[in-house]
Amino acid sequence: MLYWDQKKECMPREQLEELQLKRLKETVSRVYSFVPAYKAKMDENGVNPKDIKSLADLKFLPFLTKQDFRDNYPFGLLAVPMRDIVRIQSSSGTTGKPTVTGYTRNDIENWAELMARGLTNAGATSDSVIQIAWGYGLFTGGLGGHYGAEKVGAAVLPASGGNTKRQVMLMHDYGVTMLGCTPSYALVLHEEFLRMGLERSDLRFKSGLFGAEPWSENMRKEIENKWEIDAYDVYGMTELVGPGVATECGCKNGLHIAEDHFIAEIIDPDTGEVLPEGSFGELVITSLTKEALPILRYRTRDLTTINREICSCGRTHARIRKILGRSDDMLIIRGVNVFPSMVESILLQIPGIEPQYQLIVERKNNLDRLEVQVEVSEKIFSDEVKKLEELENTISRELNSGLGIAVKVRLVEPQSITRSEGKAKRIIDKRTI
Ligand code: DLL
Repeated sequence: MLYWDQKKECMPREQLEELQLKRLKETVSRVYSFVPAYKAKMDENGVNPKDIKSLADLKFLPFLTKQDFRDNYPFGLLAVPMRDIVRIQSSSGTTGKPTVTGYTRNDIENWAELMARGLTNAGATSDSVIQIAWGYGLFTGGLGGHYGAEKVGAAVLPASGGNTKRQVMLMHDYGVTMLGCTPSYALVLHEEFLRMGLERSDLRFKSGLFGAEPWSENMRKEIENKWEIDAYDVYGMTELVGPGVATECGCKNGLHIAEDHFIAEIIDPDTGEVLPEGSFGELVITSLTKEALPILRYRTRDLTTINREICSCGRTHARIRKILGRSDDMLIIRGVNVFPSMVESILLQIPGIEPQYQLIVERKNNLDRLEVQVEVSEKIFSDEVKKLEELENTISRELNSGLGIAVKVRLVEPQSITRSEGKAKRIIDKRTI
């Protein structure tokens, strides 16, 4: 079992919690002194840094939300002067202004450390050749993966996203052993690999670290079987630091939150109440070491559960279950909650279809309707119509029983769903068009 830093990752709980409390107190004091917007929130809630005496007191702190980032755009949440900032990254800002974050030199160092842990968990060593195919730029995926891979001492290929043919050529010619990208792009790369007619035995490719979008357990199997590799999950977001907040170990049974750098809670997204151990709800994250932009109780809108049992890998850090989706991406179809990852999980159990799908949502007579478009394999597509109808019926049946609602299914030609070089677009919402 490989660890990047066994002492930190397997720290006894008691010691870990002591460290968390010490760092929490420091963070709260610093935020209170240097971030007027958050101080105002604390004052409003009648809570003072001195009130944080134990980890359980975390619940007295007010939440931080995306709206706070908007209200304080671009730099209002920074706790250090610009002279101490060495990097700025931001989200794509598809829904309004981008979310901006900053890093001090120490923040960059810690971020690299988090990613070094994740990459090591996924099998990286100094002998690895790691291709980073998350986008480089303001998006955190590329540079986050890059710094982590360099820290491990691997040879890094800063490929960034896109130019798929060249990516496959690099994998083949440069003996790439590990890949970092979105799970959906891992499949796009595989399609290109097949098109190029290369031999699998000519690749040294062994494992991949995938993240930046939800992907089901069945999608993992799909990627692992197609590429013949081990596929691991990495979670993070711009506001929290970027990728590396939680990463999977060899057990592939949940993602270890780097608890020496973050505290995780699960809340009821409607009431904000902290939920008991093992409950499903919204992930809330508090940072413990971030200097430039400390985060106190940030509402991620990502839905999961936390498991605090010690993992069989020996790591003591709590695990989150694979993210089901963002609360923003939850569709409510005739009263039933549906996430794209649930649809994905069901689809990928059915033979003959490709792992390419889209959910089209429409509103008719005040009722939301869901159509699932699924690509079929070349072989099935050239089959007789009757067989296609049978497949369509099977998919409808499986989705109906799996989701508990009637869904319209439409089989579409191979390669007709737009491929993404980054985060896949799973939902086409015609309700707002
Ligand atoms: O996606 C950071 C990242 C880069 C993570 C590379 C992992 C790998 P944002 O663009 O700010 O940051 O998007 C963050 O993406 O709130 C989740 O909804 C989703 N997300 C990220 N990782 C995962 C994952 C990066 N492993 C948002 N599983 C988050 C499910 C994920 N969803």
